[in-house]
Amino acid sequence: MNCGGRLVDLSAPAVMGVLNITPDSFSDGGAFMDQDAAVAQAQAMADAGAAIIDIGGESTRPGSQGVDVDTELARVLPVIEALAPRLAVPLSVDTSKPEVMRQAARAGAGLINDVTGFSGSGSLEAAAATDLPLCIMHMQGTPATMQDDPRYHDVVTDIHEFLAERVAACEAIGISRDRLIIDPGFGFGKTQAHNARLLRELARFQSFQLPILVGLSRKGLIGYATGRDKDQRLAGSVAAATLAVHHGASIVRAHDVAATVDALALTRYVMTDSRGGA
Ligand code: 7PM
Repeated sequence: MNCGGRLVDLSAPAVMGVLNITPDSFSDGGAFMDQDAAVAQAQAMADAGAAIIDIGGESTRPGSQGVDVDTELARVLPVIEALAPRLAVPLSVDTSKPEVMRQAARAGAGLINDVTGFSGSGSLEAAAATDLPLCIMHMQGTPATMQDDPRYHDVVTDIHEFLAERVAACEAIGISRDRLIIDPGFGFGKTQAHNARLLRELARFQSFQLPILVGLSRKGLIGYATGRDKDQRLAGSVAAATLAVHHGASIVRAHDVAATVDALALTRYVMTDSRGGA
């Protein structure tokens, strides 16, 4: 997959490392130090084998309100500008805002990851114009209320239908299929039973013949199944990543890159008899 000139090999499972940009990271005063920390964290994830680094400036945490476009730009653009010339791996920008998509692409981002599946006003057009690959994620509702009472007729079928509609919308405005990645959106308007069923039946999304991305790292499903707090979910997250790849995921979004890379190397070898560099 061509991410703005940087190639990502999806013939083997790839890890997308999560770069944390906390809301107060870029408050005045600490801006330069925090930017250095962000660059160091991204470099460490690339060294640990991340194939993509995902940068987000808008919290999509359940219950969170959005941020305005200027705040989001002020958080992500300096980091993209600092990282894009330094890193060999592409940067992904986690955003739903057309202006952030445009400016991030201009600053050197290589992929656009929209948790609303490019369903917002102007986002599909903005994304199309970048020529970058796009990750289409499913979310039910909005982060403010999505976990209040998520309901589906049939969670797998409903999300499959949503993704089919968004893939069709992309193709209708001239985005070629080879730019598209799909993601069922674990934790975004789903109960733990919904999340578990999506993971168990993830292979149904292979019918699109598009790369499948999953984000389960440290999420509620891991906490629910293990009883662990957020900072104790490494083993559960790695197990979830393994299951996701076994059921067809090509890209796993993860905080703990080194552990996830090893787990996916093992998963790949068992599934295919092939190893990295061999
Ligand atoms: C608080 C709670 C902050 C949860 C951030 C999150 C996904 C994503 C996120 C995903 C894609 C997190 C999430 N999750 N993008 N962005 N897929 N494509 O756990 O599952 O990092 S934000």
